[in-house]
Amino acid sequence: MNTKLIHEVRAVKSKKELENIIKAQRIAERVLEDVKKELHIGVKELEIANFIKNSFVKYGAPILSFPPIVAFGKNSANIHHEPSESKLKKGDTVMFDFGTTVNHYCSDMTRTFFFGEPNAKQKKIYLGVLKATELAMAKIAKGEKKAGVVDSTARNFLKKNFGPKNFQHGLGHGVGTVIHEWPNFKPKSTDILPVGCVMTIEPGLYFKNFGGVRIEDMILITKNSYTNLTKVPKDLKSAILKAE
Ligand SMILES: [Mn+2]
Repeated sequence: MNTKLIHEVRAVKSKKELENIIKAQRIAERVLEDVKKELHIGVKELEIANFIKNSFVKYGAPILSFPPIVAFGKNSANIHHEPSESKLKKGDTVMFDFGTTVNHYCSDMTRTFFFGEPNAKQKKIYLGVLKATELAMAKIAKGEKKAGVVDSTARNFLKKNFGPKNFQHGLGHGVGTVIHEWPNFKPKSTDILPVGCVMTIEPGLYFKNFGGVRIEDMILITKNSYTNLTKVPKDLKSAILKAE
């Protein structure tokens, strides 16, 4: 008898469930557009985090997937940074990780920006993380369903080019009524991605006392490939904001 465990059943999203996730993501994308305009020299992470929360209320989706992460400068090296009194400076990395819920279904997105022209190291890190995203997605586009293989595709690239210690979390996770659900992209994961599950792809690189970059999209796993549910550009040019 082939019995499915509850987490396996829950991972596969119905049309209605998927619609809720996509709606939540579209609202988060509006908030991201708005919050970029709020960045100015001297603004505090906490002020920006409050702006994000208020924007979700304004757009009718007040129940967030998790408390928003807003990290400026070297704070972006901390994977779970809590918004603080830190003030934005020219040249800072700016990391946002947030999402909201629609009818209990979560969205999740991370974007990293540079407030003014990034230096060579910031650029190199950004392009490395972007490449890791592309490699993982290309693997899935070839029909790969083994979560561990997808994780190592991105992880091996980052290890080889940036050292073994700078990417210390899973490549991604399932998303549904809870923000982290089965299956998981992790180095030793034996999970097989079911068609119809929603996953994040979120490689990152973190350098203590310098800063980090994480880029996170949500994708729908399809029979032979995937559909990207995140409609925000992530090329380097889009990541560079005017600092004023
Ligand atoms: Mn995530």
